[in-house]
Amino acid sequence: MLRRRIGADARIVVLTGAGISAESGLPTFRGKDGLWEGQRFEDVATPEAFARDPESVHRFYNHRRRQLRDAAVQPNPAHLALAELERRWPGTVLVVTQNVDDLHERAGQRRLIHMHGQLDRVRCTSCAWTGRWDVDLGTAHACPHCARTGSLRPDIVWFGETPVGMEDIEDALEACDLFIAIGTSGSVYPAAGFVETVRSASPAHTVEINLEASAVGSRFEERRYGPASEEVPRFIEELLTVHA
Ligand code: BV8
Repeated sequence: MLRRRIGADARIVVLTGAGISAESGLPTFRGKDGLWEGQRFEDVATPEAFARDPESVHRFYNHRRRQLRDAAVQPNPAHLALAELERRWPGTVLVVTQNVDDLHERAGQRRLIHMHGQLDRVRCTSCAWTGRWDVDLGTAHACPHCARTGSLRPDIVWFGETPVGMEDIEDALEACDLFIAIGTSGSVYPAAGFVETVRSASPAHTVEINLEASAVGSRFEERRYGPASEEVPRFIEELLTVHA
């Protein structure tokens, strides 16, 4: 399939979700032991939840931010293969991640958009300052820029908020020759609709790599199911061999 469809100057867009980080030890949202298990996302991942009970939302993100600092949490072969693709591919590669972890960066990925924000960054709701934040956050912290207390929030896109970089993402989707979705359940929009954006704009080849079929799996021309740490390196090796 690949040999037929992909030219050496192909523009590649990759969408990743929690499944690509699962084998690095970070929980997904909707799987067994998932983050949403036992709680509704409306209670922890919406602006209303933060206004209603900021300390409870801080606890949810502090726990996940601490996990990022765990020495056992490292980029896995899927992250590393995507960074190698960017280094070796003659065309362009853009990774759009729904993940708020920093594993793509730590694997060496450079062209990367965190459409749902980043766990190791915070934002001031008073002066709009944003910056790195690697420790627990609470309502007693003061903004380093405007000194207001209680105004710092995770720099994360919650439900009902506008994802980051949508214009650049849509431009890239409409111009791409190959769209690959990795480790995402296809249950949250607008990310779940990206495959439709690609299909309606161009004859690009579309590939889903996941543990199992996602909610939009049938919309992909090619589907490969299995652990990302095995399927992604295999797929990228094929791509690079076709154009070695
Ligand atoms: C917006 C940050 C307007 C927080 C997240 C009704 C219908 C349609 C849409 C809506 C609707 N009502 C409301 C909406 C919009 C809403 C939405 O989609 N709601 C859903 C619930 C229906 N969306 C929004 O509000 C978005 N904003 O629409 O603004 C707009 C739109 C366009 C342009 C301008 C403005 C904002 C949504 C962002 C929410 N924030 N994350 C945080 O992280 O705490 S969402 C969160 O869940 C993730 O970030 C991710 O995006 C999303 C889905 O998670 P996945 O990454 O897919 O993970 P999941 O666990 O679900 O699946 C893991 C997959 O991996 C599984 O398939 C599994 O099989 C696989 N897997 C597991 N292990 C492995 C594996 N695969 C390979 N290898 C393995 N080892």
